[in-house]
Amino acid sequence: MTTDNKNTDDKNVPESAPTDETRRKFLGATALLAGGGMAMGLVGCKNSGDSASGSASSGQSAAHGKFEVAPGKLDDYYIFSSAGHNGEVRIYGCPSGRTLKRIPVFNLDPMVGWGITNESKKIIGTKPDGSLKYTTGDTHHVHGSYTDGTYDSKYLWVNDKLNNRLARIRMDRMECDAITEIPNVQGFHGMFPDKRDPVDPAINHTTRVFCGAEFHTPQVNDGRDLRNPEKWFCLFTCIDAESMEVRWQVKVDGNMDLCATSYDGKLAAINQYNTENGSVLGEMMSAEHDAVLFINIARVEAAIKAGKSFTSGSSKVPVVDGTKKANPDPKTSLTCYVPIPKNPHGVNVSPDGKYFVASGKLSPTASVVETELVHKWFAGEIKDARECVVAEPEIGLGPLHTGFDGKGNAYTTLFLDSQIVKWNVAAAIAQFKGDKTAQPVVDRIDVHYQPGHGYTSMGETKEADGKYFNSGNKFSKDRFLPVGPLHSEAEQLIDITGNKMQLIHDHTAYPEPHDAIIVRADVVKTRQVSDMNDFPNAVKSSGDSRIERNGKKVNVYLTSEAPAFSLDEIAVKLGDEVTITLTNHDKVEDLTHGFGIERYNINFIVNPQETHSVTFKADKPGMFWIYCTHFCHALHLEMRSRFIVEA
Ligand code: CUK
Ligand code: CUA
Ligand code: CA
Repeated sequence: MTTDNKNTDDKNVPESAPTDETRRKFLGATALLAGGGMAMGLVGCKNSGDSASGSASSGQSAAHGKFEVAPGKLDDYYIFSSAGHNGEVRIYGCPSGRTLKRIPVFNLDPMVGWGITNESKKIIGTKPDGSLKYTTGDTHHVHGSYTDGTYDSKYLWVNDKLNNRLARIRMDRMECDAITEIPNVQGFHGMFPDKRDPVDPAINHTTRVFCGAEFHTPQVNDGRDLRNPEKWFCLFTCIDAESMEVRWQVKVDGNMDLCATSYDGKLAAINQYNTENGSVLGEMMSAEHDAVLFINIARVEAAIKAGKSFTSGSSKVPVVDGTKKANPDPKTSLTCYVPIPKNPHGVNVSPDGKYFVASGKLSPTASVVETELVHKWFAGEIKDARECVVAEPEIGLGPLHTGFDGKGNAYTTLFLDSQIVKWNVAAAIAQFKGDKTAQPVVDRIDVHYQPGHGYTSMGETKEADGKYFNSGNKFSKDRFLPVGPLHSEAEQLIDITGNKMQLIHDHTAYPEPHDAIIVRADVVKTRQVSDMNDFPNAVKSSGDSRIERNGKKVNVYLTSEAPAFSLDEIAVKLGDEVTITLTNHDKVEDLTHGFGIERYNINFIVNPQETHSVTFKADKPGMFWIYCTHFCHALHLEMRSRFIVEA
C-alpha cells in the first residue's frame, strides 16, 4: 500500500480501504472461475512479487481527493473511448471519469436520431429499398488525426470489427461524418492514422488511415474455397483520411491484429498472432514466434504507381503482394516480418519514435523493436529481422498493451496477473545487451481485474506528459453494486507522475470498451452552435414552412423555435411517402429540440441552427401528436404539432 501521495487535507477520503485485502483474496479464489474455459484464464492471477519492485502496490489510494474535479470545474483531459460491441464511441472527462458524450457510429441511437434521419442513414449506408445496410458494429480502437506528431483536433477514426468498416468523427461537432466499408477482409481490428507523409516531409499531418485484418478469408469470398484455408489470406488496407476512399491493399502472410505508425510516416506496424495461418486454436499457438509486420509505405505506393498490383473480385482497389515469397530481397521488399514470441498482442510506439513495443501475450515478455534497425533491414544492412529486437524484458503474465510517459518508462497491462507493470525501456535494452545489474521493472500496481488496454495521457503523441494511465479492465466483479448477470466494466485511473503508481479511482463503463486515447483538453476545439448554411436542406425562415405534394410524395418543411414548431398541423393521405425537414432556428447554445411522432417510430433531435430530415410511409390513418422530446423550455410540454393521416 503506497500512501506517500496522500492528501491529508481531505477528510472525506479514506486513507486506506479496509476491504482491499479481502478483494485481492476474492480475486485469487475466483480468477480460475473468471477465466472460464479460456486457456489463458486458467493460469489465474499470480500474486506477483518482483525483486526489483517488491510486492505490488495495491488497491485504493489516498491520492483520490487530490484529483477530484469539484462541481463547476472542468476536467483537464478528454478520454475518447471505443465501446466494443455496442458500436459507439464515448467521451469521458479525465480525471473525473464522468461520461460526457456517447457518439453513435455503427449502432442506432434514438436520442440523436442516428439511423433514423436521412442524413445519418446516408452515412451508415442503405440498401436499394432504403433500409440500413448494417445496424450493428463492434468498435475497438479510436485514434485522432495528427499534425507534427500530435493531435490536431480534426478527426477521430474508429474501426468496426464486425462489418469491417472505418468510421470518421469530425471533432468540431463530435459526430460521425463518414463510414467506409473495406473490401475482401474480415475481422478488421487494428487501425492507426499515419503521422506524416513517407516521402514529402512538407506534409506533416495525417493523410492515410491504416487498417489490419485478423481473419483469413477466401479471396474472393463468393462461395469458392469455403473449406480450403490454405487459399485464404488477409489484406492490409490504406484509406484516404480526407476522401475516406480505400486507396490500396497489401496481401500479407499471417494475420493482423493491432496497428501503430512511426513518427517519420514511413512505417506501419502490426502484431501478428497467427503467422501459422491456422484456423483453429491449436494451430494458431503452434509456433514459438509470431511477428510484428512492418509495411514500407513508400515502397507500397511506388509499386502501385508502377502498376505492380492486381484486384480481387468486384473490388477496384489495387492490391500488391507483401508476402515473404513475393519479397525475397529486403532492399526492395514491401514488408518486414520481425519474429516476436508468442502470439503477441498490441503494438505501441514510444513518444520519441525510437521503439515499437509488442507484448508476448503467451510469453511473459515485451519485445522492443528499434525503428532505426527496421529501416536498416529495409536497406539490406541487417540480414536477420530478429536483430531489430533490442530488448525483451520479462514483465509478467499475459502482457497486452503498453502506454508511455515520455520519460523513458513503459506501462504494460498484465491480463493474467491483473496488474500494470511499469518498466524502463533503457534498462530493458541494457539488460538485453548483457548488463546483469539492469532492472527494467520499476513498479507494479494491482488493478481490478484483468486489464486489456491501458493508455497514458497524450501517450500516443510526441507530447506524452506522464500524468495519467487509464486501465481498461475486463472484469469488475465486486467493484460496484451488483446489477444482474451483466456487470459494469471497470476503468481505473492511475497517477503516474511519481516513481510509484497510485490508483486514483474506479469509474464504470458500459460494456465493453477496448482502447481509448487521453487528449489534453486545450487541444480539443469544438463548435457549440452550428452554422445553418452547413445544412444544404435548411428551412431558412419560419415563413418558408410548407407542405409540397408531388404525386404520392409529400415534402414537409418546418422550423422549431422554443416553444413551438412552425406548423400546428401536418396533413397527408394514407399511403403517402412523407419527408419531413426540420430546421432549429434557436441560436442559444444547448437549446436542442426533439421531434417525435406518436406511433410512427420517428424520433430525432435538432441542435441549434441544425437541419435534419426523415422519410417514412404514412401507413396508419388517424391523428398522431408530434411532440418535442428534448426538454427545451418552460413550455416544453406544450411544444407540439399534429400529424394527420387522412384515409
Ligand atoms: S484488442 Cu481489446 S484488449 Cu480489440 Cu484492442 Cu487488446
Ligand atoms: Cu422543444 Cu422541448
Ligand atoms: Ca501464433
